[in-house]
Amino acid sequence: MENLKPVREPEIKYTQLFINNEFVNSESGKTFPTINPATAKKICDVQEADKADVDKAVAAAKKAFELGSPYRTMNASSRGRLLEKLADLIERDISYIASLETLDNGKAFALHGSLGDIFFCCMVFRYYAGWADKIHGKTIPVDGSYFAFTRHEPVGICGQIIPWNYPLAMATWKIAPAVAAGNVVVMKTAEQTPLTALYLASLIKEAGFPPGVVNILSGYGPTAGAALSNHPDVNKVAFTGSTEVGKIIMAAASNDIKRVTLELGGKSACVVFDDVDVESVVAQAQEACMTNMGQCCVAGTRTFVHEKIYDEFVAKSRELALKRKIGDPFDNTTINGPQIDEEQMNKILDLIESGKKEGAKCEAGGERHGENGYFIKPTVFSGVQDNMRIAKEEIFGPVQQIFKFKTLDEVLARANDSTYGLGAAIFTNDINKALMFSQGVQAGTCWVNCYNAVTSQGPFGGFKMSGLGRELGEYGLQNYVEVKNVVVKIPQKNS
Ligand code: TXE
Repeated sequence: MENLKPVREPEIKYTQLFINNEFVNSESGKTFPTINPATAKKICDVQEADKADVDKAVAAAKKAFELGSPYRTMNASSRGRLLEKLADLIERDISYIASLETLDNGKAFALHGSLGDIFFCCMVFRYYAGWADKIHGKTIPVDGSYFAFTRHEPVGICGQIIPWNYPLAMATWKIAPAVAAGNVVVMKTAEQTPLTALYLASLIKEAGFPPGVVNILSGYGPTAGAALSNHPDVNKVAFTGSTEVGKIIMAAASNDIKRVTLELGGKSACVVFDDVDVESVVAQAQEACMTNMGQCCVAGTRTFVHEKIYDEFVAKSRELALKRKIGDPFDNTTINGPQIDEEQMNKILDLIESGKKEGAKCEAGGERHGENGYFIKPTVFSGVQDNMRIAKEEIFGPVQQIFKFKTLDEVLARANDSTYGLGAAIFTNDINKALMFSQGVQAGTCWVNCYNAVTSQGPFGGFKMSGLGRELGEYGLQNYVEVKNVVVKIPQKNS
């Protein structure tokens, strides 16, 4: 993997909408530009989907899902093999795909960036490939003269709306379980990062998926996204993005009781006790916060450090942030690339200013890096108080807040004092503290002595306003099946 080389100017092969296994222009003929965030220059124009294209894609998906269709009658194991084949094709083209991701998103090409993401996509497709013929119901000893069994059936047409921070990985987390369970998909990618999902579309066709099973649309949220989440034929919406839009999606779904899963924002706590190897935990805590330039829903942005090691921890965090290499994402030594766009960069700079104004101490960074592209210097705040904006709001940038605490009870209460509940972590060698914390913390994932250990097998999702439902693992399949209870009258029980 380390030997894989980036393609600096990857050829842009697909810019059209992918409907019914064909690349087509939008009905309106409209296009929109996608921008390289490292240079702020246009990469290319892509076709822009709106309601008419959503209707077309949903109709294609509906046809693919008809009773008796090639897809509905396909052996479940064959569906699994399609997913496996897709993983093989992604792996075949990994350098190209990772380069395209770096170009469109700005994340580093190296293993901690695009390459790692795309490799993870292969793992997730393979994981769910294995599930395809293992999703089944039960026979149930019901009262009376009946024979009863359950079928775990696909929900149907799944509208999937994804963000820009992990473009291909988000597409994978949603397509893989949906197809494993026999659903059909209409996906809208984020307007900032349409390119890798379109290439994935070409591989979906090459792998031999029947037409209409997966459809991929580039377009904006209030137009294409809203049309998809309001479409009466869509049975389920899976969304990853802001809590604000999550609420809109949930409200739209209530009109016809669509199934909804939401993976939203976070303000995760990373708690560090005084019995750890400070050097190593400083690095892990900073990575927890700044990985992917902080554009990670589960980023550990609230670093709570025990008072006994606070000053040493802050000094080392400062040193580390100043050393974090920022720049050209195609350079193998780069750690931090640019933020995704000007809007996000300005949002982050505004929050940084609020932190300074509200009295937190800016130890490192705190400003834009250079004038080309949307880079922000890795930023560390110490002396952060719980009521400051930087302590409460999701920043989605490379900005670490370091808080001081004394006791487990206190830090647990402060960690839970958030409207969000996505991730949490505790670093300690005291098993009792670790278990007490993991029991009490309100978060969908609690890491102990590690961070960001996200795997294809384990569930991922949020408590409270961080979301609804889980993705990945066996739990991730639950959102893609309907349980049908079949009850058969029998003359009489004889056993
Ligand atoms: O998100 P949006 P944005 C958070 C993060 C970030 C903030 C805003 O704090 O700073 O959200 O980012 C589509 N109907 N996260 O503006 O708007 C949109 O086109 C249907 C956390 O990029 O939520 C895109 O495909 N869809 C997050 C997707 O929603 C709509 C990742 C996400 O965009 C829509 C990204 C509408 N009305 C941002 N409006 C995470 N959980 O990882 C927009 N969209």
